[in-house]
Amino acid sequence: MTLHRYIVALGSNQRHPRHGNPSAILWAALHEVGRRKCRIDAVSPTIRSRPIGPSQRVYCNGAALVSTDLEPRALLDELQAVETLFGRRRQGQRWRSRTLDLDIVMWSGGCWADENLMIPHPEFRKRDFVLGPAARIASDWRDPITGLTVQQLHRRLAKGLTRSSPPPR
Ligand code: PH2
Ligand code: MG
Ligand code: MG
Repeated sequence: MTLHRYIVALGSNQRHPRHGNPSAILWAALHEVGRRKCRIDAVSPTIRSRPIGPSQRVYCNGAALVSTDLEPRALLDELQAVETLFGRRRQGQRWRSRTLDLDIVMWSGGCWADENLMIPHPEFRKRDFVLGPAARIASDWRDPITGLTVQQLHRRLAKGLTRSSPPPR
């Protein structure tokens, strides 16, 4: 059995009746992921971020480093089961408000693509709310597509962002 390592991005912009605010949801969700054949090796500080897309609510975002025997497809199944456990609904509008979003960003195996899943996450290089937290726990991970580290990608994006997108109030 091979131990794989993953960067998982965490997001929430909706309260949960039992777990409370988005930040508490992310921590509770990580605890749940840690009970499903996954070891949580590191967790970034969480940040508040301006929503991208149709939802108006501010997000809480973070990132975690996960080690597991699970291959990407099997890990995705577990992450989606945790999203469902936290009340995530999949029908309806794309990018609607969500209690929990768990995205695989990168893994130790390089690239992966099937009909449901692409690794590296196709959008992560453009998302400060992914690269910022990821740079805190996996700054030296290298993107197999661009050859740049997470820290380099984050710096590159931050330079382009300074004028256009101030942090949320
Ligand atoms: N997730 C989205 C869409 N927009 N915006 C922020 N700030 N944070 C997110 O996690 C996020 C988003 C779809 O997954
Ligand atoms: Mg997402
Ligand atoms: Mg997702």
